[in-house]
Amino acid sequence: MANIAAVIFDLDGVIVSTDEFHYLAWKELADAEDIPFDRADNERLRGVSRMESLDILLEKAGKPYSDALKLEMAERKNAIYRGLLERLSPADILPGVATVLDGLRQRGVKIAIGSSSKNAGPILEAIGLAGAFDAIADGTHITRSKPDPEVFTLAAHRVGVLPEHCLVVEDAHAGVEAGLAAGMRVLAVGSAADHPSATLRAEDLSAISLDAMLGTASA
Ligand code: B16
Ligand code: MG
Repeated sequence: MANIAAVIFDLDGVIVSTDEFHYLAWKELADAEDIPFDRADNERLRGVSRMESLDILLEKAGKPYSDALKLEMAERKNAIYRGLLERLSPADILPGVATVLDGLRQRGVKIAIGSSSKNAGPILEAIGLAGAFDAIADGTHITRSKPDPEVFTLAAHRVGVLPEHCLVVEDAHAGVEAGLAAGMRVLAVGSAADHPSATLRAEDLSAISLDAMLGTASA
């Protein structure tokens, strides 16, 4: 198998625990609109763009919503979410992330972000990792959300590494599918660790060795 020369990290739920803030913001919106929404529903929103997430949430609404109202609701959710992000600090970086990033840098492996979020810039600033990556591809750079491979293809292009030499790290089923569709290997963590097609699986980044990630572990 080809060596891994770049690792592309999803952001929400892989680098930082903002996935919980997304849930709390959607829940507040759903409660205000009297739409049933729980943590199981929220799992379907992982890795999915803001407007597509709203469409999923509205599947349980008892009435139709106009495009104008949907835009207003998406903005309302984002305002709640941005308010929650004000509490974000480096303490919200998930287990194992700092060690893995250091180890990859030491081995000369490129590191990139591949996120559906349009808030990736401010999030990376808040957790002190704004300058930590060789490239960033996020929701402001793409037109098609995961499971489309666009965000990972763009990240690989930006670090100048072919897809077959890239490993994607993802916590969303949609993200695992996006990475595989891009022709990359995928390490599924957290909520995606049960994905049957992932190349590798781990509870989080503290639970896997660099050698296992890079395919350099001896058999
Ligand atoms: P925003 P990721 C995704 O980020 C989240 O998993 C998903 O829940 C969210 O709807 C999406 O970003 C868009 O986020 O509203 O901030 O643009 O996991 O791909 O880093
Ligand atoms: Mg994610």
